[in-house]
Amino acid sequence: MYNALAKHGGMSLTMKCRGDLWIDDHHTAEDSALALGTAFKKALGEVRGIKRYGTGHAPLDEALSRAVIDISGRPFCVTELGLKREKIGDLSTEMIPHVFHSFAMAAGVTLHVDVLRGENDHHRAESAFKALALAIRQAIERTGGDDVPSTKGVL
Ligand SMILES: [Mn+2]
Repeated sequence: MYNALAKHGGMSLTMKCRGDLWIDDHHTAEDSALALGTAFKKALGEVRGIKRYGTGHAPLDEALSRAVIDISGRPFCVTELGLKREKIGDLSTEMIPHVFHSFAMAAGVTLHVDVLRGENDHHRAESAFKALALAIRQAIERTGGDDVPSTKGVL
């Protein structure tokens, strides 16, 4: 999922994680998302000369997701993923919205991720990550200018 996020988001990403999987996947998933959000915020630096807003739609077979991001400095996250299974592989599905939430909090972005349709939970989850990737790609796109993309002049 992180691979898809980096690849389609136009970011290079190397992650190393030593978790406590003998307990469960909670902290591994949560803390890696927090680390990713922190790294994203750091890599971005001062929010200047970028689009700031991004929207992504990504299909995966029958599944379709939409992600909307605002690099706002206002951490907020709303997800409607409609996942029904307990697990996808070794990952608890309840951790997927938690990952989006943790990323948004650490990155300081406002994020809405909705799976609009889809039968298969794997497809639903993967399309959600890809939608976020496309939204990020758009939001961090350079405008060619150097202004802070806010009427308040600060983000
Ligand atoms: Mn937690």
